[in-house]
Amino acid sequence: MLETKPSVEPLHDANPQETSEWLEALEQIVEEEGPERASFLLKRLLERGATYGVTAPLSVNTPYLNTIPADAEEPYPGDREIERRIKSIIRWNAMAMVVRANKYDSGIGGHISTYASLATLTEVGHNHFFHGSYGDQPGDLVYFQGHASPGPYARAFLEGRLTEKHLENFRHELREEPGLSSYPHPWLMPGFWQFPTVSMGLGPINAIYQARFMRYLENRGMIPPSPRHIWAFLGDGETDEPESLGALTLASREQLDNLIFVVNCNLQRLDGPVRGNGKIIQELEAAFRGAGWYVIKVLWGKDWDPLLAADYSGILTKRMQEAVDGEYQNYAAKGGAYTRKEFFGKYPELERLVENLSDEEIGALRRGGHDPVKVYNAYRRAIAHKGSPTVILAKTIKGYGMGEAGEGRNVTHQQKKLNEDELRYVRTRFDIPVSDENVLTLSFYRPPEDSPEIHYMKQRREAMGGSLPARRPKPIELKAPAREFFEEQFGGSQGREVSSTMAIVRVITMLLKDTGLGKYVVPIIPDEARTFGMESLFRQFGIYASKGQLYKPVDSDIFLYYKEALNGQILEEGITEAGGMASFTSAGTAYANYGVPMIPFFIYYSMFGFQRIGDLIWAFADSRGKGFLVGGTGGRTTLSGEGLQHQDGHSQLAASTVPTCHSYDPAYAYEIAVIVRDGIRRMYENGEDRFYYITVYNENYAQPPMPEGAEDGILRGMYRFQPAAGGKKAQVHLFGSGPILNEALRAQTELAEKYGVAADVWSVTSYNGRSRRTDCRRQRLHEDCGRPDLSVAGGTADRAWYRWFRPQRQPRIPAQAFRDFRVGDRGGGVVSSGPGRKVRQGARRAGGGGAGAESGEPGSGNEVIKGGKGR
Ligand SMILES: Cc1ncc(C[n+]2csc(CCOP(=O)(O)OP(=O)(O)O)c2C)c(N)n1
Ligand SMILES: [Mg+2]
Repeated sequence: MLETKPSVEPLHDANPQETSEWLEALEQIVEEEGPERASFLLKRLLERGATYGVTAPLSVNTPYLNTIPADAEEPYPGDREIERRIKSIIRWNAMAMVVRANKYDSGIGGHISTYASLATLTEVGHNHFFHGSYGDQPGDLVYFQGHASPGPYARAFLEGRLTEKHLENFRHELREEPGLSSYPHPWLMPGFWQFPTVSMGLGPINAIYQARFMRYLENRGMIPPSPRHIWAFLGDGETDEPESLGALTLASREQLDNLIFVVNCNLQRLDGPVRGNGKIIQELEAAFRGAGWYVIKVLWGKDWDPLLAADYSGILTKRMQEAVDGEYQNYAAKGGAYTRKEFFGKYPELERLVENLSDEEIGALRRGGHDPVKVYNAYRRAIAHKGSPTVILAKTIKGYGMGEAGEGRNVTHQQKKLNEDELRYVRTRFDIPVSDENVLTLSFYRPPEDSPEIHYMKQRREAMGGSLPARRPKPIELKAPAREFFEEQFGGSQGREVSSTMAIVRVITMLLKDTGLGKYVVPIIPDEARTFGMESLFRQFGIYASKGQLYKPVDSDIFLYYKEALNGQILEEGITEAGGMASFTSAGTAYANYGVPMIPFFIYYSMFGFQRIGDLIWAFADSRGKGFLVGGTGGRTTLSGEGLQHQDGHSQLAASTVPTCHSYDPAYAYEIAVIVRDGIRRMYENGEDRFYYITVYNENYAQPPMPEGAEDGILRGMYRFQPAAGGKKAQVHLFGSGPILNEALRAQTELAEKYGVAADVWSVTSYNGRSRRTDCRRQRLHEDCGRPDLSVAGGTADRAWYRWFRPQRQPRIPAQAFRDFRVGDRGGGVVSSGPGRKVRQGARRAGGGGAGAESGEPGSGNEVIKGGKGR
């Protein structure tokens, strides 16, 4: 007979005799045919009940117990003892790294308690699940909790990938000696980190789209079917970020069984409990189950198994269920005697259950996330599970093993200074062979090369195909199209009126059709293809759909119907710019993660780019991503009826803050062609890790042919598009970017005809480019000088602030930026129509004074040039 436990809350039962007959029948089925059969019958009963109007009292939650019962566990395949020793040494080194850094450099920061809670979860992964490679294929992709970085560093130290010097220089990576970045950062540690995860929420959403992109590449035949898994480790506090949970249904809809989330449920975030008055694990279970994920709860370690087995009345389950997270935090922080009194002591029957346990034993009752066997079994099931993504909700203790110094305390997140007693406690708690003396000097410990620990570790890594994390991009072999490829754009539109949005769509279409490059191009659109005039691509290239097309499209009778296909090339994301950006990130880093140089074009309403998903864009830059972001249908000069949805006068400014982003504001189709061609050349032929932002507009106008010799200037940011008529020396220079350039041309005519003023017209394709060149010369820092501004990429350093705020005191773009082009050589002042007054100030000075209009001054340039951006 199965042991039966009463329900936690006894219900009013009108016919107990009948109830027990049903329950006995169920028990018999489980015993004789197994739980799957029982589950099937319950499902059938519910279906049949529904036809009679029976509503099922369904809850999205299961009891507060492990999903995998003890008797269904598989034995652990590794050497538990030696793995424990390795893990303990990693714990020690991770902690010592942070405490040491803060001892010698107070305030340098770092986190101890997060990795302390995470260690078992990642160590079981390293020893038995994370593949560095699968034969010829690359390995699993693991998104580590960013602020747990000391853990991966400490492991890499034992594996011999990092030296003691690295560890000593934690958070001092810009010193002359080798060091380690605070958080995962592929610029600062290019051979190590793959995913910059520290901005909460971005890791999870990027992991979901990564898993989908892997399927996309497989289904398009770009990579062979892959056994690779995507693992994302995230904090329970992190799940409050909308990005963390916002794309869950995509993962289940796409049946991404290559995706595993592990939520480190230590019940705490930075300030205190995640859900003091509730239960974060139950809340997450409901959200993930509701979204169609397979949920595995790992709440209780094996020490609880005998207690649960002896709990005939169900009182322990009831107590587990009713205690809130704030109380669980107390049990972790205050030890066995407290737990006996406050948890078990609530019911006499429950207290009796633990009467044979000492306080110490009660205090040592482990949580599931600290029990390798429970974690192993959860991972095993996750890997084997088919048809949906899996989430493992692992209950842990923040600051596990830190004792008084922070175990389960509210301050633990920021604990980085341990006193001598506390250090000795940790040393003894984890049996680290470090003498009292070396404890005080915070010595790192690495067992000798021929020790069983190092031997075991290396042997495991070898069996798993290499170490993780590791970033191993292969050289890209891809050629940019020849100049002639863009002859159509260089020749102009022969009077036909075309917007720059249409012009870039044409360029993308041509690239898609190219026999060499075409297959690498990934058009990404968040439900705006028709707005941008891209609907013809649907039929030609197909919209990627993992299920193909299960219906006859409503417009199937027309030539350009809505075609979904398994090998479709277009990622039509639906209305999610964040999702589109996550796809762009997977595609733009595919060269590093899959060895295929995908060229993504993510085209979206320009207003919903930088200002909405700026942090994802920043993370893309940190990931060393390549590709083209296209801010579409900017409409400062048209469509005022649409109001603010098009009034984008600031995306270029926002783009200027991202160090590896090269932004352009082109006016004409040939400029776009030159920029895109050169972009492909620099990113994929030269191997530069940079990306492009291009603003395109919705105003239609004739596209002129390319003036002789303009190419160089287009790329560098400006060129003289049309000198004053009749070879006259210019009295004024008119700068324009985007469609406003046409107004500058009109002004040129008007100035000449009405006022007899000679003007040169310049197309400024990139105010940012001009500004950056100058900055770079001044500071010798920027990527254009061959060295990216790491202080900015890392997001710290006062200098970064200084750089962006300095324009408040000086012209945004100094005169030097324009002097380069010898603007003033022909004489005259400058009127510019670009993003902001500061720009114009700089331009004005570049003009070297002289006669003519000066913008920014009342009654001058602003009256001549209408509709300039950023007034
Ligand atoms: C977007 C964002 N906001 C704030 C932070 C600062 N921050 C770093 S860790 C942390 C708390 C994380 O709590 P949790 O996700 O539960 O992780 P734990 O350390 O408990 O494992 C916060 C708020 C951040 N890194 N990113
Ligand atoms: Mg937490």
